[in-house]
Amino acid sequence: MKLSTSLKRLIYWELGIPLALLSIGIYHGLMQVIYRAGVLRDSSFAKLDYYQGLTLHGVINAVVLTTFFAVAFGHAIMTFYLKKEPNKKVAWISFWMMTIGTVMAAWAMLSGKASVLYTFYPPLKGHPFFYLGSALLIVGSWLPLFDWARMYMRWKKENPTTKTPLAVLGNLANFIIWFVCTLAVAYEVLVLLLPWAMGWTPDINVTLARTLFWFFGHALVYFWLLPAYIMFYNFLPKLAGGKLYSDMAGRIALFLFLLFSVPVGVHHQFSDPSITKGIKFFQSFLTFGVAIPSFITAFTLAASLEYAGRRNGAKGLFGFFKKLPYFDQSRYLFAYFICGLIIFIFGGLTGMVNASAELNNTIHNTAWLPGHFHMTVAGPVFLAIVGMSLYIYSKAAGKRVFMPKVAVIIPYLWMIGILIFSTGLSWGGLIGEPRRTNLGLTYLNPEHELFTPEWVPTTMLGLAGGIIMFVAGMLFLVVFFGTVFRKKTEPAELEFPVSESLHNEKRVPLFDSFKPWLAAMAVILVIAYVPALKDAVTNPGPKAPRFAPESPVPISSTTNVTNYGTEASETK
Ligand code: HEM
Ligand SMILES: [Cu+2]
Repeated sequence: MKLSTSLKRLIYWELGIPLALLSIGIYHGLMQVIYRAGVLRDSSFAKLDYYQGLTLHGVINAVVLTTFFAVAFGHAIMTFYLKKEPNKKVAWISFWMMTIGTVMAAWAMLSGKASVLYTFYPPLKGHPFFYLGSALLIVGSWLPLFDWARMYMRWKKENPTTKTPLAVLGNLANFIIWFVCTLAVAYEVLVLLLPWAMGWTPDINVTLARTLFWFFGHALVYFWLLPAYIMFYNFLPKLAGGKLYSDMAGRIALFLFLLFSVPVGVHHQFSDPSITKGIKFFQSFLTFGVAIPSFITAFTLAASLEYAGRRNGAKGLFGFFKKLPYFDQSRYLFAYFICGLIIFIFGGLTGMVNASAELNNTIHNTAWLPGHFHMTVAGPVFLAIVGMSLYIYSKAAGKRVFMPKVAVIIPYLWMIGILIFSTGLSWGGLIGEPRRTNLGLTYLNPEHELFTPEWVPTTMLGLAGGIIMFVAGMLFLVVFFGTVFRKKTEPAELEFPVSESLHNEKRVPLFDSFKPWLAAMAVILVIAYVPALKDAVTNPGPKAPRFAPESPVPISSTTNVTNYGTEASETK
């Protein structure tokens, strides 16, 4: 369908800005593996410090790119399936809030005033603009949901007995999860961190801040993932040459995410002493609940691919694997999706280890963690985002993809890179290699007394895989921006490779209405989080003063009454 000029521009900017920033994000990924392998034995390179780079890397790749993309993709999905454009005024206000917020946070990070990593745990303190900018980015991304809800309700009124398109349902579920979980982080930022960063309050309840952060932080990973799921259910079967095995399975999986994605954040706090064991156990148990929608998805997609392969002439039990369009340039999205899914198998398996409270003790804060989550967020999520950005742009702008042969190879290169990279990091993690550490200064520096030779092979694998990922990432940017600078040669239309469903399943009201699911979501949230927040408020230990990223000594404050604070003023 044709898009209005205003909506088209909006979508281009929302795809283009984070992809331009990605050059900085991926550059720092490369730098991290170089430092960590001990090739560089310094605290900074080109005036950018390790932790400053790590903050830029996490924030740009995992927060800015994913949020901008989700909003742009949401606009495209709602417009395409409901055949109406969203309210442009709301959409542009949301765009400007997100963009101004990103610029503020980028300034704070680039000037070295907010090297607090993307989790910004207190007592590390960043510049107030970092927190304000993040809050603006988040609140800006809320606005479209209210407008989409209005569009959806009007559509429902006009089509009371038609099944809600699966993609629309997924997009709404995703932004409902996002809205609910970001309420907690907005509270953390605006009520706890910002006044404290401004120096208005002397100290902070670290456990409460962490609990509010992870209320948001785990659901964040589903906010990353659901746009990719929408693509896997709706577009992958068609790209493979087949049909979606079950549309109902997709609905059930998406609704289950409403239940299981938020009330599990405490699984990131297994080592936080203030939270009691019972809550940790309960949330660990709920975490395994996420395996249900994941397996539903895995089986449904596998069945859809098998159907496609057989239609393409495959024989035997697994013959269908050989009959899929892996290198078809006209269907390059298939390559981005299938590579993402292969990587995700390992991401899911390593995630089960993290979720088990006992096993978590072994890998907590080791390189295993980045080994795991690069196979989720930098795997299926990243590949779906970049592939789809290219697809939407080239279709809506009517431009042919620049270097189409390279475009179809990139995901394979990325997959090879990431499997090597994550093998190195996971193996390293199992033998104690820490994450968030500039290893080149000490453990990977043969001249240092802490030199640890066991970590040479693991960090070398990380380096090798990281270089391959870097090359693939840069090639993608060449393909994307090369396409942007091409001339229009095709009809410019928003288009998606929509899959039919294989069976004609009848509409079941329970799986076509948000109300019961939202009610269940509220109940589980209260059961899971009231006790956790109660622990965080009543049993947090001493409150912490402010620390700047570059010094282990707290920043003294005139009104500071904690013992840390007095120590600090004594050292002055
Ligand atoms: C060239 C590609 C990439 C390389 C070589 C790379 C490398 C790394 C390394 C080595 C770390 C761990 C550093 C440490 O803990 O000391 C890391 C952290 C991280 N990476 Fe990547 N990465 C790449 C791409 C990505 C992408 C595409 C995403 C997300 C879409 C991503 C998200 C993250 C996040 C969220 C962290 C955690 C930051 C933190 O601990 O605060 N990375 N990356
Ligand atoms: Cu989690």
